[in-house]
Amino acid sequence: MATMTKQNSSRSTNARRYLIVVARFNEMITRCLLSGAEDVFKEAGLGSNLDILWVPGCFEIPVVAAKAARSGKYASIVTLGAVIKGETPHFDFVAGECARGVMDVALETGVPTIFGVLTTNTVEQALNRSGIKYGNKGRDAAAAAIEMAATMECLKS
Ligand code: INI
Repeated sequence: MATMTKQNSSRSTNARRYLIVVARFNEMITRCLLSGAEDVFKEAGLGSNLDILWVPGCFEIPVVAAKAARSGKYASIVTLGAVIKGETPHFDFVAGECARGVMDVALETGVPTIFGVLTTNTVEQALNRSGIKYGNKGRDAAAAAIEMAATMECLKS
């Protein structure tokens, strides 16, 4: 879990809602990421403050995250997906545009928008990072979202 400073962990993070935007492409993996992320929100007592939206693939994540961020409803947004390298350059377009789009949402709206998208060469590498061997990127992304919501709250006054 990401480290919270004393300063920002003392602020309330319960006031607003959190959103997870999760891609259905490579669903076997993204369901594991989602489950890890949900566990972290529940452990933080934020399970009832959580909304989840599914999109077809990672390419569709930024447009949904952008609309949600502009709604003013969310303290932070977690994006989850798995882009796995194939034989064509499609991977580079999907992964690159998703990453750029997610960063644009965060910078343009000021709503922390966390990049919990795996970009791997193989399915095995993706599985290992979604709870099998090397932790769960969904958990890490949810922890980052909670920490960033508190950090942004500190910057408000
Ligand atoms: N979407 C993913 O989330 N991961 C992938 O690995 C992937 N590949 O490899 O093609 C992928 N493609 C679909 C893309 O995100 C869009 O849904 C599609 O192009 C329609 O816009």
